[in-house]
Amino acid sequence: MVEGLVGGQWTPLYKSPVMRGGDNAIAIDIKFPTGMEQLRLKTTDGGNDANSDHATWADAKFTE
Ligand SMILES: [Ca+2]
Repeated sequence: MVEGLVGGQWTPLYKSPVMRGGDNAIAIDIKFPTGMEQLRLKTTDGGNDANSDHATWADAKFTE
């Protein structure tokens, strides 16, 4: 999940589907809201505990 801090509140900006080993990477493109102060890249357990879970935020970058 990608969240942005806007006006003192963490707001979800994007939530991916649950992904499993062997899934292809997905590209995401997010337009940040005006006034966003911070960005948080958050990985959850997908609803079935965090045993052996891992995530890679590959090639993350900011563009104009
Ligand atoms: Ca999990």
